[in-house]
Amino acid sequence: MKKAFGILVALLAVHSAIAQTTKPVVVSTWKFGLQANEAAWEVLSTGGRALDAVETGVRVTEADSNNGSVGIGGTPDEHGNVTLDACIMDETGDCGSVAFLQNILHPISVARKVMEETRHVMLVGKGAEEFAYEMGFEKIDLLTPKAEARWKKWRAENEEGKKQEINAENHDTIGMIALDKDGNLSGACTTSGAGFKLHGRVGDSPIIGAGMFVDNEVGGAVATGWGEAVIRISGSHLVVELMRQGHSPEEACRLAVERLISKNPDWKDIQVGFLALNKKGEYGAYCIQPGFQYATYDPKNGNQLSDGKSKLSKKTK
Ligand code: SD4
Repeated sequence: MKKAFGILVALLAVHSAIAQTTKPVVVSTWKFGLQANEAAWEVLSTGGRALDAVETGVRVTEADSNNGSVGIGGTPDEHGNVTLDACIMDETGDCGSVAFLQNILHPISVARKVMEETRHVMLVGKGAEEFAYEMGFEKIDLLTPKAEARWKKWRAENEEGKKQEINAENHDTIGMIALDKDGNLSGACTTSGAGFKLHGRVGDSPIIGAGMFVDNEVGGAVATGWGEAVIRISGSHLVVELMRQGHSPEEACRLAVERLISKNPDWKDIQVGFLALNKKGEYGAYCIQPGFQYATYDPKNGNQLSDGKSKLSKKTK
């Protein structure tokens, strides 16, 4: 009798855990995440895999030449080259990444090819570009006239090599995490990186654990903002580990921002935001400066934009 009661309690606990899970869900950074979410939702709502959803979603942003921080039209480096960083991770912990990649429209899809077609996780620079051509990707010019004009203006006003700061105009990486109908999580992150960076600079976005991380038992997280500060604390991995300890997604993001602040004396001069989604379909975000927005799509609320809570109440940059 006692045993039967125990089994009943266990079954009820499992049932309520399943009932509490919201699926599918997709979350992504910044306002343009709304469009990316729409594309991801088409995959998720028809029973597709989270991995396909995140790749499909961020490709929308990569192809948008009006977006000055991702893919074509991205802000170039100090020499006028558009160099791209991206990474992707699936529910098994498999992952792929490209960094300092030029002339390719969809770095996220090259990152997926690295994951699926090679024994490696990360390819950079010329090697990554040659690999992309071998995989059938086309060579294109990523520098749009608008981005070139921005670079010429910057060059006229600044010395090359000057430290670039991530400010309100310079921080629009797309990071996306999705939970599919089977309860599996995947993530993607893609960017042209910090505007007017040193040639060869790689940020946090293609670094698994810094710009993005997924653990299918717990949740996933992405980062946006000044990548150097994110790398120093392995930001996205830290957010996931904090969720593993029982923190809500928003609280995990807040604690990661606090850690980052403790390691970066210049924290008031930079923006960094984290966005997280857990296994139950709950999400949250936190950032240093106000102004970080994120887009979420779930069955109950549809596609919506929210303001991330911030450490500072007024922008200092
Ligand atoms: C980087 N984290 O290259 C990227 C830039 C970014 O939103 O997130 N912009 O440092």
